[in-house]
Amino acid sequence: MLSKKTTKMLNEQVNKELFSAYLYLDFSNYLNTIGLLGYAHWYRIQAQEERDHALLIYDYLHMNNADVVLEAIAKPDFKASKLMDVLKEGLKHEEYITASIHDIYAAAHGEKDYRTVQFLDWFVKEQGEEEANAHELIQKTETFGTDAKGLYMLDNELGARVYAPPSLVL
Ligand code: OFO
Repeated sequence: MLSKKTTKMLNEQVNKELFSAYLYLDFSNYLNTIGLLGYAHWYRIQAQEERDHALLIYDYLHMNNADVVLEAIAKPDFKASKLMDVLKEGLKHEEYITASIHDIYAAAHGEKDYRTVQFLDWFVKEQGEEEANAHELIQKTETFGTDAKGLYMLDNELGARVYAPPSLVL
């Protein structure tokens, strides 16, 4: 049985993952308006992944007969004036989510809730990958995206991203 504290933290994480999806959809929206359709596509897929993360936690709570409380999703209020603003905000957001996952991990570990610890192992690894992806996006854009031709090619490359459902099976 999950503790009240862990249940609350996991519920908050559902909300944070859904907010991440909403934030990335907002990034995609902005990138569409400036004609970077490949970057927009990349973040649209990222939004789908975040929604999947929320659903995994939602399912985990139900599997453990814990209460699920769906709170309001905040409005993304980030304002970008150029591509790099989006990429840097994306990295910052992933770091924030990593810290949040680590907090739940530590709480579950402290309570000897090893089932939740094991469940969260996947998320810890996933966050490592997502931070690495966000870094790579910044680096590639800084290195190759400084002229129109390079940016065009990068945008095309990102436009080829294919949605892959999470590898975690409950
Ligand atoms: Fe939910 O994976 Fe990053 O934030």
